[in-house]
Amino acid sequence: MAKETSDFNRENAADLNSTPSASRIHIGFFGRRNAGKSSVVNAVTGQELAIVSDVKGTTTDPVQKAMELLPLGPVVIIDTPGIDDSGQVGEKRVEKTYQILNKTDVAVLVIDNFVGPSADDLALIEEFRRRKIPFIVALNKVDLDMESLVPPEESHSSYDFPHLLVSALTGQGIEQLKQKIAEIAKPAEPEKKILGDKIKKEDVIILVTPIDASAPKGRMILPQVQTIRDILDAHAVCMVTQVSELDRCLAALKEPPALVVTDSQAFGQVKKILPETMKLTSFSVLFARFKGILDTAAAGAHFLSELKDGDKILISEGCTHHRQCEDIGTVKLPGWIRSYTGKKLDFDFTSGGEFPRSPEKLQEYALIVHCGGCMLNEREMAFRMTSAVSAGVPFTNYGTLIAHINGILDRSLEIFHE
Ligand SMILES: Nc1nc2c(ncn2[C@@H]2O[C@H](COP(=O)(O)OP(=O)(O)OP(=O)(O)O)[C@@H](O)[C@H]2O)c(=O)[nH]1
Ligand code: SF4
Ligand SMILES: [Mg+2]
Repeated sequence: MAKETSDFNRENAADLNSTPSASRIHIGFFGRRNAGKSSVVNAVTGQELAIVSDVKGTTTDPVQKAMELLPLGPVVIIDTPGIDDSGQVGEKRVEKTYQILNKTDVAVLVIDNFVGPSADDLALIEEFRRRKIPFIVALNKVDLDMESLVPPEESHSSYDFPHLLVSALTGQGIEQLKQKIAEIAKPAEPEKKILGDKIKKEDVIILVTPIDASAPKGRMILPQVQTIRDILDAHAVCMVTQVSELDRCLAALKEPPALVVTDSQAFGQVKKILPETMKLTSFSVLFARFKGILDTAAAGAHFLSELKDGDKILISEGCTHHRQCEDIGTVKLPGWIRSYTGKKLDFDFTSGGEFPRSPEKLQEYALIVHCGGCMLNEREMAFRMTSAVSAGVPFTNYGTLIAHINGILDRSLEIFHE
């Protein structure tokens, strides 16, 4: 598994026949260098995914892989560098490992039973507890003879954290570890709908999907595919069109559509074509709701009018590949925000797993504008939003902000208020 996180995401986004990465349970394996994290990952998955060696710091970057893990189902397995790495490069690795925590739904802390828990391990357990991440500690290398090495009072029976004895080498306890992971993974909530809970069987929904440079050749982008599936699941009818054919679509219908969903970038054109009375929203607004951030994003968008000269805005993208988002975040949005507010504003940008962790850093910003986060799981979006909100910084997303700038945010939200 020699691929970087973001490479994997691109790969996975391209595979539209499998569960999207963002909808899978993310299982992170953490621990000190040489604890056997990569070995445990290999044992749990039954595959040679991660490189194992007795050199400390073999895993230098978080690596992740989507797979089916029984008895859990579709998951993403993440192996991480050691949390005890030091020096300039080492600290950067530790920072990356902590970023992985933002999207971890279930954590496995691997501790070398021969060495016992260190202060780093205990700090990580504290962090799991603080962030309410369900976790299990795997005391690894139990094949080694411990009798003469660990005094009884320090043995694992006195540990106050949930743990299992395992050996990645012999396979002892690995099956139990898999069972435990499945048991503590967040119980499946009733499946969330993108739109299905807001439409009726007899409804016709029009989706406006511009085919431009950002649309992958021969395919549709993931949020559009997911929305189509959601509408079909509700047994409603879905028409998909480009802006130029929207007129014809409307004319072909005997009754007006129950709703028109557009790509945010086409808001301006679509608004001109549709009668005022027709319901209109965007994919981004639908996905802001799907990710549980819509109310905060709408409030954050309204904050635009309170910006002052000299304010700094953070624009954050969830992946490092901009195929779907192109230059929206880096070029278009700053331009639109400047011309809408008429203020002299500064912009900072982050992408991929990067997102400021400390409240002090977040408070440097007057507003945070996040992308739709189609590659991020719900936990990570929630983490980013709550970090901003608890630091007192308004938080919004591209589509919600663009709807606001186009003067149609309230109209876009109407379907959720009924
Ligand atoms: N005896 C024994 N050795 C193990 C076991 N698990 C891992 N090891 C050995 O411990 C060493 C480190 O294993 P890795 O899986 O590379 O450890 P890691 O935690 O991923 O290490 P870094 O990537 O360097 O942070 C290797 O020499 C493994 O063969 C085990 O269950 N028993
Ligand atoms: S919405 Fe965010 S996560 Fe999705 S492709 Fe664009 S930048 Fe990447
Ligand atoms: Mg490793």
